[in-house]
Amino acid sequence: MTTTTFEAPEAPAKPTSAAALPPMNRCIDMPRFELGERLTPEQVEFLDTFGFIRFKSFLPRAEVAKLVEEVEAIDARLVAEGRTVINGVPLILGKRKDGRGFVQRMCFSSTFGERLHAFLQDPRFKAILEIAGPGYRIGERERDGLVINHYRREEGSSYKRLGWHTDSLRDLFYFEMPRRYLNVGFYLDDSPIEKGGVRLIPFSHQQGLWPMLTRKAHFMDTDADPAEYALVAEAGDLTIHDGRIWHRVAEASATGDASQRRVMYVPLMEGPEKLKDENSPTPVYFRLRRFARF
Ligand SMILES: O=C(O)CCC(=O)C(=O)O
Ligand SMILES: [Fe+2]
Repeated sequence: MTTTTFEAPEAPAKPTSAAALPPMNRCIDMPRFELGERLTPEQVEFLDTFGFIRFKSFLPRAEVAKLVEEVEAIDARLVAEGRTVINGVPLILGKRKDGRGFVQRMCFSSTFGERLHAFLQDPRFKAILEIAGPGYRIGERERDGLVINHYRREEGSSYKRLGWHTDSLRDLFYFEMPRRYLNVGFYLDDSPIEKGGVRLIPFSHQQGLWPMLTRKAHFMDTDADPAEYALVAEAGDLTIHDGRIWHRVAEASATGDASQRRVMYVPLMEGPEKLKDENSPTPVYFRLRRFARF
């Protein structure tokens, strides 16, 4: 007797309802902000009020393409070297259709590439450091360094979405009180609504500690929220969200190349410098994440 095994098919794309902008996008009208040497009072107020902001065209597409080229070279190098961890922080790895591996969450990226390192020296980051608070710096070798998330919806992908969370929860794992922490994202790909992308609950950064911890099941809950706002962006845009705001990354309704979404997160740090190196241990936070498979 022969037995046949069936591979579970990929969930079919749901293009219609999943690709529609949430109602909150009709309530919040984000101007086409641009970042200069300083945030304007209007920009500061927008960020403080809603908990997030987007700046158009921080870099032109030609410059983004140069960064992408370097990111792809670093990706190929890390895969060729069989790296699974950098400075104690695990990489998230996926497989392409042809079986080649690729990195879906890269960390300390700017320590592997001159262009990424140079990108972080852009004087406009000073404007963001200024509003982050006194004593903030870009920590290329601290925490996770420059993180590059690479989402794809297809077989072999290990990173298609991310459940509801607040970034500040990590502070507790590092035995620090959650503080006003700004998460600065830079888009390497266009991120229209078909790619899913970041969903935020406006104003939720103004909550107290208890709702910050308990409003949803951290990382486990991936359901749409009626109050969520979808942050759509184009390659070259820069976004900031408050670390205390509830957010998730929605899965793309598109699949394959059309679902590819790559975003870099700039490491803003304050307080004593704790540089990491190859001997740094894996933080408990990542052990838990791996255990819970999110
Ligand atoms: O990939 C994104 O755009 C957001 C990811 C995120 O929220 C996180 O890694 O904490
Ligand atoms: Fe986050």
